[in-house]
Amino acid sequence: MWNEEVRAKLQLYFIMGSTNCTEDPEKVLFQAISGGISMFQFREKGTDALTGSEKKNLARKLQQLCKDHGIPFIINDDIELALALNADGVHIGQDDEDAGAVRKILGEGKIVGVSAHTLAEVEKAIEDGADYIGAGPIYPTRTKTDAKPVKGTSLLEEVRNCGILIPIVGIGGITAENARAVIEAGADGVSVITSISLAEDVYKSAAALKKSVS
Ligand code: TZP
Ligand code: MG
Repeated sequence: MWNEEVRAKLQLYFIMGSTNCTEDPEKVLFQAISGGISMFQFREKGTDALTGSEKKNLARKLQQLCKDHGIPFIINDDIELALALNADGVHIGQDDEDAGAVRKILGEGKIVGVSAHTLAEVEKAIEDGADYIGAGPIYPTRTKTDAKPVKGTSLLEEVRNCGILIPIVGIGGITAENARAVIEAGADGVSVITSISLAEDVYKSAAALKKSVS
């Protein structure tokens, strides 16, 4: 049986690192939480990304905010950091270790998410024991420079048409205007970076996204 708690938490999954904001990341996350995000991923990547103790200190602060508001705190890629902070889970890509290996290291009760771009990658992630899939990029994005080709909602439809029920979140270029189509294609939620992190009004943007996926 799939973890229905995880499925519910995917509804509005905000992803952010310091390089995705122009404002103080803690302030951005607080406003996003107020606007109604349901899960958070700390993704500290790209040029100028923090490393070492700076990365860890920011992660700790964001984790505390999540804890205070009952939001699961997931870390992108960095298993060592996830262990050190006892994070709620880890999200990995196709170039990282497989979900089974990650779960073994993290221990039971943690959430393991995997990015997938094809049906075969979804099936492999399920075999490896992933809790959820991040499928995309759905729409054009400027946030991930090495993103795979845009898929629209076709992968979501393909996966659901095969009767695959794993919790799935769409990613890539998602806004309040196009989020509904992602849900209608079969996703349980949407994950977004810049349409929240760089919004003029973070609270309002998160609230608008929440409304379109509810
Ligand atoms: N993986 C596929 S697209 C993407 C990632 C991490 C970036 C999504 O960022 P945005 O700003 O929501 O398009
Ligand atoms: Mg990775």
